[in-house]
Amino acid sequence: MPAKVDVVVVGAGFAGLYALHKLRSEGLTVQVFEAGDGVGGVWYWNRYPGARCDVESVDYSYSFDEALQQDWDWSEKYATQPEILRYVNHVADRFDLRRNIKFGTRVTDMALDEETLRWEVQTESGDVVSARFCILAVGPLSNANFPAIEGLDSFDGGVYHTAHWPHEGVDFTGRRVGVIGTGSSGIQTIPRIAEQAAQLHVFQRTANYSVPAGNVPLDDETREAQKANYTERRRLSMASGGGSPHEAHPKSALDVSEEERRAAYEKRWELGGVLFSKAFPDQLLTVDANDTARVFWEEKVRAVIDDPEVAELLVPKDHPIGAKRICTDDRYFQTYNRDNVHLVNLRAAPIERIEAGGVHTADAYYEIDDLVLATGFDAMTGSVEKLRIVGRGGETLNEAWAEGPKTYLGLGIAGFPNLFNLTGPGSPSVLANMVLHSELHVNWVADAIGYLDAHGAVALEARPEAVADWVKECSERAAATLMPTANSWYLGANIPGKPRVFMPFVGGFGVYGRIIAEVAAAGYKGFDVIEE
Ligand code: NA7
Repeated sequence: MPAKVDVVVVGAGFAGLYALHKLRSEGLTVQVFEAGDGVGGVWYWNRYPGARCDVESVDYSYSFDEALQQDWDWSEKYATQPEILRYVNHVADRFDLRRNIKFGTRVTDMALDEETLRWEVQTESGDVVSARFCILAVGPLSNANFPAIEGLDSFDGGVYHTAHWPHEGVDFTGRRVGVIGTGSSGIQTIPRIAEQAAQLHVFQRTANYSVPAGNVPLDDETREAQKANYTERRRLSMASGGGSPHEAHPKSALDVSEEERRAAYEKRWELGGVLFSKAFPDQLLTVDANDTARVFWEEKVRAVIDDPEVAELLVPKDHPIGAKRICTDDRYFQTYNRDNVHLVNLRAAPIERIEAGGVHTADAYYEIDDLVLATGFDAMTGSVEKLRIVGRGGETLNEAWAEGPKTYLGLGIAGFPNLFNLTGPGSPSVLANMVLHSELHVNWVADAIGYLDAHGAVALEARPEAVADWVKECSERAAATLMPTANSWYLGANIPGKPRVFMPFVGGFGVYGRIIAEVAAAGYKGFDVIEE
């Protein structure tokens, strides 16, 4: 490995792989470090049964290469984790990416040399590399959250976090399984585990909204039509709110007749997927508009659950529909009609401790052979915070972000020149299609590097006042929606002690793309362009 490169990239998921490809194509030397033993990031680790993307395959795939786009055939509307991993591996091979990736290697330290403005990057394996630019492509959902439950370590059976699933799979046949967590991962895996396990106890603290994914196999005709229309599809996606070619109903949910509203929700329900939360443009702006979606949802869901008492527990009461990312499922609520599936309401009786053979709640003991932790992530900032990143004046990034992440456009951080954080706080991030978002960010960074080189400059650094303005704008935009009213991981609410700050930019993917393009066109307004 070279001791000196132009760019170090941390992470070989969708963002890191494209960063490598793009920057290498521009003639830069690039070294990628990846903690896993293969490419794929979140799709490398999250191998639990039922894992699938909730963005359509045709959209959740790279757009940068027309031949790739035309050659690859997705088999289903929503791809499974194994299919996405095959795709990412295909991309790595097709563009000969592996030769610049060091796998099984975790970056620990990044330190700025204030004289040269170069970064010294160190890994757990003892590598030391000097880089002019550092790109953090560590992913917003990559630091798994292990719950601090007393006695978890003393549990005798298997303990499987959905985000660290054994590569060889797990056979639950004949086992008494407990699943803790009913977020997106829990909701995807519970129906699959229920099909195998002898008994399944689902330990639910907070109920979640989920809509049927509406997954279908893709036939040749559909694929051909999609591919023929790819250019337009991508154009619409780049201008859209969330990075897929979706358009909401043109009117407010409250400005249409009951029949028209119902028909619009019915149509979205039949199409399936997360876009149910965007049927009307104001669904996440006012409680009244949101209630129309919520009532429709409740009616649909209660109708498929046999036991009204169970249904009551499965209907969320604490947040507007869509203020947490709507989950998508394949017969999740129907799973509770099975004789071998039991819902445990932790709101009534919380988990007190785990013992070798099971789980104690405040009012019962459940004998369990295997535990599945579908307990989510320290999202958005968790994986960045694991790195010791030292910028100007010896300040660490964790110190700079002690009150919550502070960025300019999500990309730049004051005091940390030439360090770019991809698809993290201050950008649309998890609210958008992460593949196109990664491309947008990487292209912006590549252009910025090209600009510096063309102007004989060495570094780009966000100005503190630009950061302050952007943080304020992000927070005001969020406050104008219902999004911060839910105790979501968007706000860090799932991690005890984490500052309560709404982290993603809610203004829309297309709007954001225009803003960062305008900043670049204006000579990187808000950044200091530092000359030698
Ligand atoms: P989430 O959405 O954060 O869900 C985690 C779940 O785990 C949620 O139901 C939590 O309940 C539950 N949880 C966490 N800690 C505990 C403890 N200590 N006791 C009981 N229950 C607990 O993570 P996911 O992996 O499902 O999804 C994350 C994103 O990945 C998803 O939005 C997609 O975009 C992909 P709580 O709500 O905190 O009461």
